[in-house]
Amino acid sequence: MSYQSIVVLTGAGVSAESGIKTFRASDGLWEDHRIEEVATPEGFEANPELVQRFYNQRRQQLLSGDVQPNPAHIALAKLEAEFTGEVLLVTQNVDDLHERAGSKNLIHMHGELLKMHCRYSQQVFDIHTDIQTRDRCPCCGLPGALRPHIVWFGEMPLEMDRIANALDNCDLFIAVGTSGHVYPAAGFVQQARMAGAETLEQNLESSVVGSAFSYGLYGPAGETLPDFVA
Ligand code: BJW
Repeated sequence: MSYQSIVVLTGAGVSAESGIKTFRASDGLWEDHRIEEVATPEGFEANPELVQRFYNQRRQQLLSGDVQPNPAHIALAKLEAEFTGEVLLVTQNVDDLHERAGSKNLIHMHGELLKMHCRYSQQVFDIHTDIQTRDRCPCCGLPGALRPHIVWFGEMPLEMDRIANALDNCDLFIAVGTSGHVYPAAGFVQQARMAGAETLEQNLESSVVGSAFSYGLYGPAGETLPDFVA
């Protein structure tokens, strides 16, 4: 490859073949819960127990031996390890499958399922190592201060400055397994294009922002990504 700097954006489609449901499929995650109930700060204020229960269920699924990185995660880790330039992986996914596959230069722009943060200090805690009891926050000791380390609707995604800088300086932008419904991630393709990058969408089908990409590669990511990276 003649590129120097690649930014890869991943979405729920990358983890679909690992058994994690996508958000907007007909059998999607939101089926039993309205988005406003479980993925907004207002929903958390209204019913914190429901929201914690919802995220605990998803944590259990992620930690069950059934969910493992699939060939798409492994191909992206291989790309980072073998490419001579820089690869930044920006994921909207809150699971840890990219890390488990070996990706290192990784931003979780929508947060991480296995972390909590304090609503007052913003300090982030790893669920396994830092938190003995979920009732009280390790930093302030207040009950109810901990919340899922997840970017809900209306909240600012994480590390936006670093992402913007990488998009402004990349020569290839690849979006994999994301529907293009949620901003600001859905606008990254435009930002990369304005920086002069080539843009590739990889999905089962063209997404709602598919026409903004210079190239499309369509099929399951677990099949197309290993071929692309080989
Ligand atoms: C496969 C496959 C296989 C399946 N192989 N592919 C502009 C216009 C209108 C509204 C807004 C706007 N800008 C911002 C907003 C508001 C809002 C927003 O976008 N709303 C829209 C719904 C209209 N955005 C926000 O509130 C964000 N914050 C924000 O904008 O702050 C202000 C700001 C201003 C300026 C700069 C920066 C910031 C925050 C968004 C937070 C999103 N959070 C969620 C929930 C997390 C909670 C949780 O996980 O519990 O994150 S929403 C949900 O959608 C989740 C995902 O990360 C995100 C994206 O979904 P994704 O990954 O694309 O999944 P799907 O299911 O939609 O698509 C899967 C795709 O995979 C499909 O295309 C399939 O075809 C494909 N696929 N199998 C390959 N095997």
